[in-house]
Amino acid sequence: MKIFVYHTPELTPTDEAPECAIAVDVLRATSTMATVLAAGGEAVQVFSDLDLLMEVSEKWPAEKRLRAGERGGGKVDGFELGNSPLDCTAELVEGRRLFISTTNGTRALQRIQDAPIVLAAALINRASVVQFLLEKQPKTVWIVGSGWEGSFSLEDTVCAGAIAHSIWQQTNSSLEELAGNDEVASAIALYSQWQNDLLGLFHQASHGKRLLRLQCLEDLKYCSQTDILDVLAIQHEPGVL
Ligand code: 3SL
Repeated sequence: MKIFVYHTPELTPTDEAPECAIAVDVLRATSTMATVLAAGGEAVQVFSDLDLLMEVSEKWPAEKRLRAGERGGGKVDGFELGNSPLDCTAELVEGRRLFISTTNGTRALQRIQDAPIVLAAALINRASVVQFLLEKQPKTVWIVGSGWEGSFSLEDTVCAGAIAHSIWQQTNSSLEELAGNDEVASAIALYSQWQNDLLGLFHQASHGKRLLRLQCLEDLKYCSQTDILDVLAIQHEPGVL
């Protein structure tokens, strides 16, 4: 298995595709998606366009759907939910499809949606993603951070490092064998440095600071936990996990 880390969707090559592509938006889209699926949500359907989300979800039975819209960290008017994983209780989401559009995370998923295997990963479901990769053994894996509007984000890169680090530890491969690009070693180094204080790292991150200004400390705490959900967020059809 060769792992490639890309800090943003824009940095992924346009002329090649991996066997498995993984979108990461720890704060907070992929954490929310994993939470919804773990809580019994029927599926998660992602959109970059809010109007299209409305149009498609209108055709779904009202009692079987939930609409989540986030822009700039806040909830979009007219949507039931923003993008807080803490709102996604089993009581609310069980048996319902989440139609979701967020600033960066859904865009990252759409960028990779044509790969044969597409996953959404966060720290909270890292172990499930690693277990899947170890069993499936895809030849090439891209881990794609969502970043923030085209820029690097610490929280997505540390999650990429957490995944790569775990695979590296659980296989006999050398880092040279495993790493497809230099970003892999740097993501592992970031994770190794901060693995015991991921919440502390989030406080250094620009999007972490943005969410703290929006009074989302509890979200940061929740998203900074590792391996707490046994759930694989895997794409079943383009845009649907
Ligand atoms: O950018 C995104 O996709 C969101 O996850 C951002 S936020 O955490 O909901 O503000």
